[in-house]
Amino acid sequence: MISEQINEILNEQINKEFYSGYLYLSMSAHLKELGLNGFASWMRHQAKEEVEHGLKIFDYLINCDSFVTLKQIRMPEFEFNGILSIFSVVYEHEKCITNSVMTVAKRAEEECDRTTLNFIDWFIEEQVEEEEAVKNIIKRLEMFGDDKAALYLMDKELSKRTK
Ligand code: OFO
Repeated sequence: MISEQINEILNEQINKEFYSGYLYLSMSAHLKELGLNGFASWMRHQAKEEVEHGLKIFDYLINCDSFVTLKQIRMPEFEFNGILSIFSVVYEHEKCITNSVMTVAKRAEEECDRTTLNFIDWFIEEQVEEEEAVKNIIKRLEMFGDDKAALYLMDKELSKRTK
């Protein structure tokens, strides 16, 4: 049985995941406008993944006989200051999501809610992978970002992401 408080933070988490999808989709549109189709496609896959994360929590609540409360998704806000700044925003955002997932785990631990703890473990591992992937892109952008040929190759490489 999921407590009211766990229900509340999991519903908040659904909203954060959907917001992440919204944010990354708006970034994808901007990258596409810049002609960086590979980066745009990578970001679109990322957006889709975030919506899937939201749905994973949505299904968990329903399967546990708890309630889903979908809240308003706010408008994505970020400054378009070049490609490196876009990925820096993604990295900072992912760190916030990691904190948020950790808060769910902490709360579940306090309540001895083993089921939610098990469930949220998947997200904790996923966050390590996501932060790592974005950090790698940032490192390469910092190294080669001004080199148009390198950027072209990176764009080509990122276009290969399929999920
Ligand atoms: Fe990128 O974060 Fe979902 O969980």
